[in-house]
Amino acid sequence: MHQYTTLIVSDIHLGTRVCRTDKLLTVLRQTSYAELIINGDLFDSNRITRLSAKHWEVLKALEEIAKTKKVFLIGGNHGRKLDSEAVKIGIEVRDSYAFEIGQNRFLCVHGDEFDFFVRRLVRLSKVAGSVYSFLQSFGGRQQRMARFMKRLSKHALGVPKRQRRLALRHAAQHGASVIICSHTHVSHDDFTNDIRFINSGSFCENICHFVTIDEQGNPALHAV
Ligand SMILES: [Mn+2]
Repeated sequence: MHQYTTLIVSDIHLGTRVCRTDKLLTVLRQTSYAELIINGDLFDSNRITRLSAKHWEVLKALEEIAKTKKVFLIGGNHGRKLDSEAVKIGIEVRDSYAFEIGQNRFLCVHGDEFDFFVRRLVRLSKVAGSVYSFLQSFGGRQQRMARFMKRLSKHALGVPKRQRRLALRHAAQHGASVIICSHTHVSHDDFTNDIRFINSGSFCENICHFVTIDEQGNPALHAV
């Protein structure tokens, strides 16, 4: 008997130095769950050569998990070409995932569809993305700077707020009582008109986040 029915992690960004493989491996190995959902952006880019030994260790761990549990990867907006690598190790890739546990109807989407900056200004976003990658390629202070810039750009553009608003509307349209997004790297958990909006954060920050759902259908956001 598992403690949780479902474990949800997101925005792992394998292939970048800010990816917290240490924290992720601990959560994947020490949490008791029956099903795993990776809510988008498992890979940072389409270049497999960017994966370090630590990143391959995560893929190995996921391959082991997929042998005994159902593992889903929801399509994100980064490194989608490498999602085929996930398929090879037994992970099922989907655009979104709807399921019911207890009284709750859950809907998992990455949430970039609610981000006009990504959708409509792809080119500009790519420039910001390459500045981010450039800063990340250094250690220490620059890496902190890279993380700060990502947060600043997402906050300044009101992305988390807009995502929450559009996600709640999307949930209402699809009859979901809980909608779980990621993408912004900004964790969140609250209710509006009986619909719960959760953002599962990322595994790229100093404080990482993940979501669990127990067999009664109660979701919980955790920081690690
Ligand atoms: Mn994303």
